[in-house]
Amino acid sequence: MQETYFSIPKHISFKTQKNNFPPFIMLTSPHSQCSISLYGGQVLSFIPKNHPDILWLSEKAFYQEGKAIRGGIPLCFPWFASEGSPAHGFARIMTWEVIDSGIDNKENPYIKLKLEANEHTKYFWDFKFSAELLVKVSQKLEINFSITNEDEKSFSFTEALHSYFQISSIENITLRGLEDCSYIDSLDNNISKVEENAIVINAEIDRIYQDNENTCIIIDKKFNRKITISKVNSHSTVVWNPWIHKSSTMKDMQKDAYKHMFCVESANVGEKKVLLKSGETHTLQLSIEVSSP
Ligand code: TA6
Repeated sequence: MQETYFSIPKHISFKTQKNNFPPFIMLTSPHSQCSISLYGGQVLSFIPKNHPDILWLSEKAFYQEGKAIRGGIPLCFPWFASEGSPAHGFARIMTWEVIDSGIDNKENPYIKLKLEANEHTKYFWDFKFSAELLVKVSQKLEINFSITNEDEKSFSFTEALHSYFQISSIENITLRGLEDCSYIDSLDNNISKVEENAIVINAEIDRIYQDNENTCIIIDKKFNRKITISKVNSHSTVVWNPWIHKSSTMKDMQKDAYKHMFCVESANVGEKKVLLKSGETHTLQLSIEVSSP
């Protein structure tokens, strides 16, 4: 039983869910709390002391096999968006297993989850792979998403840590870090554009900064905080807010949800796809930290 073997009193516990849905893992550090769904290998919340949750999770999220949980940090693999089917790949709609857990010398917990190729994944993508997710919490949330090619033949994939950030309200925020960077506008015939200024949101936005390794900062005037999103081995950034109309078409988003969420995704998409030879491993690293603006 994973629970008994990987639990650590005061730091790592398992929370059973109704209707036989896979359990959530609860991580507690001296500075923060975090919850992770074994279904999808999905971080659902990250709550530093004295802060509202850094991540947004829909009150109408589905918790059922075959559907993605709306919010937190969905894992998009082995493809991003409609580069394959199902959209954003299968990693976020499969149940992962715990393979390791522990605490560091400052009582900061970590957990490691794994998803391996099986008959179900083979149906969608005929390659042998193993995916590992390492989540560690302290004052910050650190995630390593590793893919290993366990096949004899090479393969390529695209990926994203599709982070939904919780914001006080959409009109209060500014996104810094992408000024003067070129992006593909998914809402305007995938035309390449450049935004000179820091991003403010006053309409639907869906941008793929395909070749971009910059650290991004969400500044929230009302919550009086800035969220710093830094990454390693992620050569693309995706920015998304569905705004009013798009979110009204989504059954798992409540009416005004668009005002309180903003996606800044750490990715490798399009021409930045990752090519792995047999036996090679690629690790995308993400660090999320909150501070005063
Ligand atoms: O965030 C980029 C994006 O591809 C958007 O176009 C939108 O589709 C979003 O992902 C959510 O996708 P999902 O399949 O989770 O509804």
